[in-house]
Amino acid sequence: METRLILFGPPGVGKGTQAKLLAENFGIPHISTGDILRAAVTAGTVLGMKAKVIMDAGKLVPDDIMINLVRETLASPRTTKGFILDGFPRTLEQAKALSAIFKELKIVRFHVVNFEVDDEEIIRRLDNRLICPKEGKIYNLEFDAVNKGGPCPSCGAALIQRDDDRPATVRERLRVYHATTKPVVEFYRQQGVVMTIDGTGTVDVVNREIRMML
Ligand code: G5P
Ligand code: MG
Repeated sequence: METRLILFGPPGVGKGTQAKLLAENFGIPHISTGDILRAAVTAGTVLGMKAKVIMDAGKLVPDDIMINLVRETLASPRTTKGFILDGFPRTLEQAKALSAIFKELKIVRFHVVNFEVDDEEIIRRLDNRLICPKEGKIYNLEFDAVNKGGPCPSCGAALIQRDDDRPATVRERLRVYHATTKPVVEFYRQQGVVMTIDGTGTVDVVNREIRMML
């Protein structure tokens, strides 16, 4: 049976970390709109140049751009066995467009995994996050044996902090989340597809909890 998940929650809650694990658990692709945009930034495309300014300010990239991007990605044959959508939808407009895309693709069954962690812990996690610029692996200074500028344990590339993990940008991302994104969960509550997960445990505990609920 196909597994189709939408990982929903504030910045830094662990969506990317769990998406990577669940993608391995279920053998389905991880589709992160943030990763797609960061790849466009690295490649220096027109989209990347436009997105970089918005991302560094902690704002949202316009809906029409994001919707077209996700429509294209979900139409690809690699998603026929399911997918994990991470970071989309983030506005009511995007959620409604996703419903239309699902209808086009005859997708009926899916779950929204709604992660909850308080803002204080989010700020702490993002302050301590490092990523691999090559493979996108996610680490944390508090519980992984890594250093800023030090080697990625998996591929050896020098680990970096994301540009949007600066404190002022994190505060703005959280503000945008509470004002614009969080209300979208109601749209899905009305459809009875939301599973709420306490994201405060360890990565393994949270992963087990999600798989049990599924
Ligand atoms: P992104 O890239 O989608 P955000 O802000 O939604 O960015 P982010 O920051 O990537 O989310 P995350 O994926 O939820 O956070 O968290 P993570 O990276 O897995 O984990 C964060 C830290 O916590 C890591 O250090 C990790 O090790 C640790 N951690 C993870 N899980 C656990 C756990 O269970 N326990 C503990 N103790 N620690 C844990 O979007 C970026 C920008 O792109 C644009 C926007 O500008 C956005 O700001 N964008 C869009 N714009 C419009 N519409 C869209 N749909 C857009 N999508 C992206
Ligand atoms: Mg992420």
